[in-house]
Amino acid sequence: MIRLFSFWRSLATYRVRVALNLKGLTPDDEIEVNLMKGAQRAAAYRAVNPMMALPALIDGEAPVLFESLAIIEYLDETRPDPPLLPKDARGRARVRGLAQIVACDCHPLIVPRVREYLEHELKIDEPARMEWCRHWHVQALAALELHLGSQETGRFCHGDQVTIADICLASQAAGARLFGADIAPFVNVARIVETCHRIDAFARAHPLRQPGAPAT
Ligand SMILES: N[C@@H](CCC(=O)N[C@@H](CS)C(=O)NCC(=O)O)C(=O)O
Repeated sequence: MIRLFSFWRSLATYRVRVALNLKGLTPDDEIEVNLMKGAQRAAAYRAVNPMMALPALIDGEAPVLFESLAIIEYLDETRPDPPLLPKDARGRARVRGLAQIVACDCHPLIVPRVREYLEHELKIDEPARMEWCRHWHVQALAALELHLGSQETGRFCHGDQVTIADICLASQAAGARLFGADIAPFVNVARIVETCHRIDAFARAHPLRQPGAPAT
């Protein structure tokens, strides 16, 4: 029994949804936590994930799993086929590094709690908040683009197999779209994202394909 706490717009949940799809797993239960209504801060969800952030996942009787990269690596260790990390240590370090540019260096700067702090505490208006989010996306995209120019890159971020780096890259692209950052100038990024979008496991997991998402 897999229970996923999720919301259509959550980029971190998108990452976990792709991993679940790639592993052929479907959550038995998806519990919506509406980030636009602040439901992540309700006591009931805080008891699930004290960080008050999505996603969280329960796999059978195990304790609640939290943090998208930790969840994805857990899924990869418990369901090794298909593998989402390379076999060699250097390859794994590169893939984790690329993934962390997205999940640790960029994404935390644009999440609701940060945008709400900018709005309510620092009184920063909507256009400036959007520019903040766009700026951090572009910074990360520029770094990723340089990395992806290396010869270790293949059809995907690392060789020709999907890895955690591709999952994170796809979430970076979805975030860029939400915050008006154009990925087209980043040609390696754009090519790999396009390749990922053609894979059903990615396409089905996309935020804009989830219940509650606006029709675009
Ligand atoms: N580092 C965490 C990020 C979790 C996170 O911040 N998730 C966002 C949605 S993508 C969230 O729930 N934010 C709630 C908030 O900021 O109030 C992960 O990768 O799982």
